[in-house]
Amino acid sequence: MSAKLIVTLFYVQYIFITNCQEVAKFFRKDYDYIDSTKSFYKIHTIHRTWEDAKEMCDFEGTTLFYPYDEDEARAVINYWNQTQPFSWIFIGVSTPNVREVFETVDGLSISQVYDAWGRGEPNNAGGIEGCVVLRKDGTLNDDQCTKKLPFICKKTLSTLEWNMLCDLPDMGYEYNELGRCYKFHLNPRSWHDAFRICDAEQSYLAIINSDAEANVLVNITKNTPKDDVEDTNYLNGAVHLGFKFNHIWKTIKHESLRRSGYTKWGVGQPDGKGKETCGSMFFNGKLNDISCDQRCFFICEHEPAILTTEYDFRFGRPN
Ligand SMILES: [Ca+2]
Ligand SMILES: [Ca+2]
Ligand SMILES: [Ca+2]
Repeated sequence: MSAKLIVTLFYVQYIFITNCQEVAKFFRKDYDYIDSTKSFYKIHTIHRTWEDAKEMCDFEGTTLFYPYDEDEARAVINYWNQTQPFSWIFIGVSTPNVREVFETVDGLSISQVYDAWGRGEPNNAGGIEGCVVLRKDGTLNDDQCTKKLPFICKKTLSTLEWNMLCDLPDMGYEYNELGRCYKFHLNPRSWHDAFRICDAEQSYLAIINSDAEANVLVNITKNTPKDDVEDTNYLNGAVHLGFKFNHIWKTIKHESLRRSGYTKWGVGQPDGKGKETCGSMFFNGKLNDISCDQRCFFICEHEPAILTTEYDFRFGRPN
């Protein structure tokens, strides 16, 4: 990319962030903006344990919501009543360090934020209540972290960063000459978790469609510093990719590997004899069948929608 183009793109990005982004107040299609709190929210209707809820928000680039003050509690409960009138939700408050000492997911003491406990709460009933729920009447209760409940994820407008080239609110994605964006994940995961994380990031587990794309992925893999990874429970030397065995090898877009445009297997691969039904790539770009439970690095792929009508829809009319 030429220096002039890069300068132009940065300029466009600057104009865009300072004008359109602020005006359009857009984060993701699945999040709604509340003006009084200057934040975006999404009600997750699939019930999860407290830890899984926190992780889900994290995957979406957000935090598990807790009310900062009474005004936010009121605004969000109003929104929640209008959309999904659940009786209660998990919020981003728990006891991560010491029993019965409540902290927010970003490390504040509950006394610094909204702390309108219900009558007789917190009571740590049965000695097993370490996570906090917000009830529809606005009161808090400590409850069991292992229950599965709905929850809300939150993103503040002030922390929103827009990756202009990749058309995503995630600066971890890098645009390249193929007109696509990739993010190399250094947290080793099983194939299914990797799939889920890419999906939560509005992307998909990368699919190689040409020799040129294989080269791009090899270079990204080579240039990502992998030595500082503290987690040692993973297979070094391969990254999970978006293909899988189901009668035949198919991409996660349901195309046969042959039609996808790239079928260069590593020497002797596939060799799993039915036990390695998920897809990966060795660091040298050659394909490898792998156990779906095997933890590995992985790469997510995203096609920017900059030239599509979806883009106009998002930024053409301010909310
Ligand atoms: Ca309780
Ligand atoms: Ca691709
Ligand atoms: Ca293999």
